[in-house]
Amino acid sequence: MAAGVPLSTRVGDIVTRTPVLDIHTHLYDPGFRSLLLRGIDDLLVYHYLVSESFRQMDIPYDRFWAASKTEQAGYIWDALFVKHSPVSEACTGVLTVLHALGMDPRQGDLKSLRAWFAALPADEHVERVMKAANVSAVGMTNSPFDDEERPYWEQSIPRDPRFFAALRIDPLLLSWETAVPFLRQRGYDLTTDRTARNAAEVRRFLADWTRRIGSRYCMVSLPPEFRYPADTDTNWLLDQAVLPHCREFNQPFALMMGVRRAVNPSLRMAGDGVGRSDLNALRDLCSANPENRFLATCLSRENLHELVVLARKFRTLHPFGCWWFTNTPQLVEEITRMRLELLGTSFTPQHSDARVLDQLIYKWRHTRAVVTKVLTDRYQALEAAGWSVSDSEIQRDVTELFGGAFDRFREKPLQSERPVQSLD
Ligand code: HDL
Ligand code: ZN
Repeated sequence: MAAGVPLSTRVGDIVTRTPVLDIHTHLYDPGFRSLLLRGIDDLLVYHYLVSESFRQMDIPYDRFWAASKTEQAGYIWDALFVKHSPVSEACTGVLTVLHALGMDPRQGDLKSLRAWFAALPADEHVERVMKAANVSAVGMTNSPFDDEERPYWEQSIPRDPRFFAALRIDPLLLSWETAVPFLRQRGYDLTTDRTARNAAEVRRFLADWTRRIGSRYCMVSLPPEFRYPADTDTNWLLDQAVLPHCREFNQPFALMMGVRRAVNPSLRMAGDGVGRSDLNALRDLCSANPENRFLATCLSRENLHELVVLARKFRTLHPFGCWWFTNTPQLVEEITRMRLELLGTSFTPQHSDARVLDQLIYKWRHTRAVVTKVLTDRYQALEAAGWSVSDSEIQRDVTELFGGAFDRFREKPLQSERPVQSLD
């Protein structure tokens, strides 16, 4: 970069042109056909917008849910974009997407936007969005318990290697009583008793699915009430099956902590809320399982400083993302600044959590703007201390933050973390 170019420009150029590995989304490889959501109606009926639109509409829940997706999108567009300025992050995101794809919703109506997307074949749509978002690969969320998804894995569909699998096991860990009959129906001979034999059958299930889908890590979302240690089925499964499985397959285990499901069931997927977790559980998970590696994110803003401090204590803990209700420009800045200032670059600042293909564009454009701002501030602090950073050092740091640190954490097992024997 030519001398005299402002630091913010140097950082912004590198952040913009560095592809990012999106480690957690709800997107699907185009081979999963209708499971890959895309286009204006899916953008508008995103559950973030559903909850926001009900605040501006008097329509009864049932009438909304009885409407078609097109009608629901119309309700949401009218409530959040016509009758009010779309200033929320999720609303602005829709406009960032349309603008990036060359559409001006002020000039047309939803019908013309629909026609534009309808004319775009899925494969071409994927190429266009991943290029516009500069996303190199996408982590999916793959649940053997999902009746819509499972049949695709049971046949061998052509796979796009840019969409990698992650094994999601919430029903196993959080609904053991119903998971057991599900597993028995699929040839796993077990009962709900906490026996070594049953644990072995759970591990066989985990191994079978890890191999079938080629998952890079296992993950679970946990309620605020999660405690560890505790005398629960969840913890017995963690200790006897899931964590040994992750060690055997040399994979990290991802915990997404603090989601309170179905706070308002009438909102369906939009009805989940947040609660503060007790991160002593994460502390004790790391302490008791020194040979496991943990990815972690928290839904409560109040937990995120504690998570960073814990990560300073355990190199086997890798904080990631500004999850869901914390994925707003203000909180992404606060959280990323906190993490850089306490961890350097040994974390993963963001995952998109995208459910609709096109969302990759806004979730990453909005995140890149914040990462540029925060990194520039840190490099300016270095310059004030007499340390100038080169473009190649900025590139190295951004590559780390955009998936490099995650891949290093995921792939290389740490040496045994058993306490070093005292020498005296
Ligand atoms: O549990 C999760 O992985 C969450 O991300 C939920 O899917 C949530 O509905 C969501 O989409 N958050 O962004
Ligand atoms: Zn998610």
